[in-house]
Amino acid sequence: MAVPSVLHSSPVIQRHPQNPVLTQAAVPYRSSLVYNAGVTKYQGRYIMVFRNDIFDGEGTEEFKHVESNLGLAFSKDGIAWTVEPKPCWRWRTQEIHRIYDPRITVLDGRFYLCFAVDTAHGVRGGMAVTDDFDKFEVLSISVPDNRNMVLFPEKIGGKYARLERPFPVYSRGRDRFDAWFSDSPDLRYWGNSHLVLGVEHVPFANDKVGPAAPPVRTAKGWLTTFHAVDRDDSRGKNGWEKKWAKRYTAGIMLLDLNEPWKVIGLCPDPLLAPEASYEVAGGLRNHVIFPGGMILEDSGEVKIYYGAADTVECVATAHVDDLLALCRPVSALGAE
Ligand code: BMA
Repeated sequence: MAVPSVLHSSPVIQRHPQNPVLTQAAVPYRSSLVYNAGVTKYQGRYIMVFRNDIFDGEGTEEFKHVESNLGLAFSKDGIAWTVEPKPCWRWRTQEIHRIYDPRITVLDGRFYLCFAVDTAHGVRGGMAVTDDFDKFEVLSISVPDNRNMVLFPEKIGGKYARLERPFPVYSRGRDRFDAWFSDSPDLRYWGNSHLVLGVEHVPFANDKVGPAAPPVRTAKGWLTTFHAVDRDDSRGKNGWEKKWAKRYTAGIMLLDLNEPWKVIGLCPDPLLAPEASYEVAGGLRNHVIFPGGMILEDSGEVKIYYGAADTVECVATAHVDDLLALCRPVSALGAE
């Protein structure tokens, strides 16, 4: 199905006037781009772990990746951020090339990080735990190819639970990647996998859909964002590269509280589509919205943090009741 060439954001969501809330200019060490952050709020303080990419030849078609590491920032209000003096995690060996796109989940008072791992043998999904964002204990790294893992903030049916996006290129002949669920007794061994959301379920996707920020519990279900990608090969230069044919939007859905692989509500339109200047121009890859953090405040306000144009970090807000109302009831989407 063709995805409309023009997509709009939902009227219920507002971009923060101070966007982008974090750029490379705020980073006190070498940085070209900061984006795709995980964000959480713990004991009244906001914590962000962001992807820091370093390039030579920034902004030109000859740009060359030098390094990626994870940076750490804190905030009192979730809007004004102070970046710590050094990256909190850089993992590079002969086998592991870089880690990126972190998501943070607080579970039983500990910080769990899910992240993508580029290796010499494919892209893997990593999970680690930390108490101080200084020492990280790696709990599991999936087989290739998998990424965009997000951990639920509590056990479900006695098991840890995650969403993930494997990418089975060989069996499907092209990009066509969907969101999945797995659970684990110990955060190391993962199984009981179920399809959650397929590309065909999302009217504004034709290429891939995947988990975005860790889900948030509401009385009606697990409220969660996802990223949706449509590809149009007639698109040309739209960033640093010669060609960038994809557009990334954010969607929103509701998952069953006890069987979270079941989608019980889905918004058929994008929650956030690239429209603001920092989303559509001047970036490494324009027209990319990639959410990684979602915080439900006591007031009912939801803050959704997202990377824009693979270049900067932004936040948008909506009321939780409005987000829930967007999720139209659906049944048996991913039924096997
Ligand atoms: C995905 C990931 C994200 C990135 C997006 C758009 O495949 O690499 O980190 O934001 O592409 O480039």
